[in-house]
Amino acid sequence: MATALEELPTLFHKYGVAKNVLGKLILWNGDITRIKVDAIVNAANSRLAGGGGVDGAIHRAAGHATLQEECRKYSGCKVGKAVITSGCGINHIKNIIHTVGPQVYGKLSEKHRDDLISCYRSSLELAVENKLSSIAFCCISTGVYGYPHNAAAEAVTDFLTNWLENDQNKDQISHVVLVTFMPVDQQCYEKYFDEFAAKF
Ligand code: AR6
Repeated sequence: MATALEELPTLFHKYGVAKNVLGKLILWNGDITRIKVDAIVNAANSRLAGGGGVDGAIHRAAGHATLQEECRKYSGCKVGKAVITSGCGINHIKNIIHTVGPQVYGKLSEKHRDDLISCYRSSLELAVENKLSSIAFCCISTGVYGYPHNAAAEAVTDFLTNWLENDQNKDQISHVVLVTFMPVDQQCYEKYFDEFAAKF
């Protein structure tokens, strides 16, 4: 089975460093289409139409027409929800999970936070339902959707460490990789990983 750790050493060597919290939550900086895990999570739009940023990178790696065809079976996706397609041949991953993050224009609210966490929860639930054990997330909503980097890193690290410790399905997930792309996200996550790592 393709797990994150089988492939990550090579990727660390080529692209950067990683930190590991709880033995399961890994921070990695790089291109999500270059990682070999069971599932990668795309920051999509509600039409599942493809776009820029990580969505564009995933559509390019998958072959836009192929992935579009698979996405057409859903009538879009609501904010905070997630849908699943095949991996479309990307690095032999099994599936792509597409989730839609909140758009933060103006003041950050509790609703934005709830919707962001819902993206991560819905994606993990889909991974469990589909018997996927390793999953890589991009930093959902922190690009064009404008979610503040630091607030996202804090909320997401808090949620994922709690989920991996307490959720009834936690044993089905072997590794969660948080993929940062911009240095600002890497720095924010490193700070919270250091805080959380000190607790375990
Ligand atoms: N690998 C990993 N992360 C990446 C990559 C990559 N190849 N490319 C960008 N990121 P964004 P959003 C990071 O804007 O804010 C699309 O057009 C990026 O640095 O891709 O949720 C969709 O169609 C940032 O941290 O997604 C939607 O319309 C993170 O991915 C809209 O953008 C998310 O940035 C969604 O906006």
